[in-house]
Amino acid sequence: MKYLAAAVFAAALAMPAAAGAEALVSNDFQNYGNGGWDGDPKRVGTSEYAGNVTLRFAPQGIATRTISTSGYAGVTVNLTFYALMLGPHGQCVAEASIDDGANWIRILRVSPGGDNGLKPNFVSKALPELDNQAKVILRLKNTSKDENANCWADNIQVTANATGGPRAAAPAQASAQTPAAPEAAGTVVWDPNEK
Ligand SMILES: [Ca+2]
Repeated sequence: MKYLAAAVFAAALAMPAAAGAEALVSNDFQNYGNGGWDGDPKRVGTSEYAGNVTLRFAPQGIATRTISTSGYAGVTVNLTFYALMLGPHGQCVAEASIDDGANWIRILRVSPGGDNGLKPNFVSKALPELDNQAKVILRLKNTSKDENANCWADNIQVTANATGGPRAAAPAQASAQTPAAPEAAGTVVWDPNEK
């Protein structure tokens, strides 16, 4: 029993380190949680439309989430913004910083014209600048000051490949004859726009 519990625990530890891409961030907001994004609750919170839950940004709403990509390469960010009534200058912005906010790397900006509400603005972007960083700040915001402006973020995924840093040991096998599984190649990314 003790061995079984230990094996299950080891398997749970090993699971995220499986071959291929891992999701360092995966938010669909369907549980009405903020998914680890910190923001002023008066301006940032979940919102539901036709069964889909998103993270809504009222005017001037900002949320951040800090992650580590230490030991990972091939960092790719996927996210969708929906936008409405941004006004003449408002934008929905997704960006990242590796220097504590001194500089911001653009992930996605939605400007007026992309703000018809139901149209998803989707990006899947490889960002090698974010590889192997102890601290990556991800930031989402609605820059509009128009009182009716809204940005909704959804399906946020940050995927990456472990580069051979420390990994959890595989559970002990009864037989040592099991050959090693071949490494899966490439990065599998869920694309909601996939035909
Ligand atoms: Ca959702």
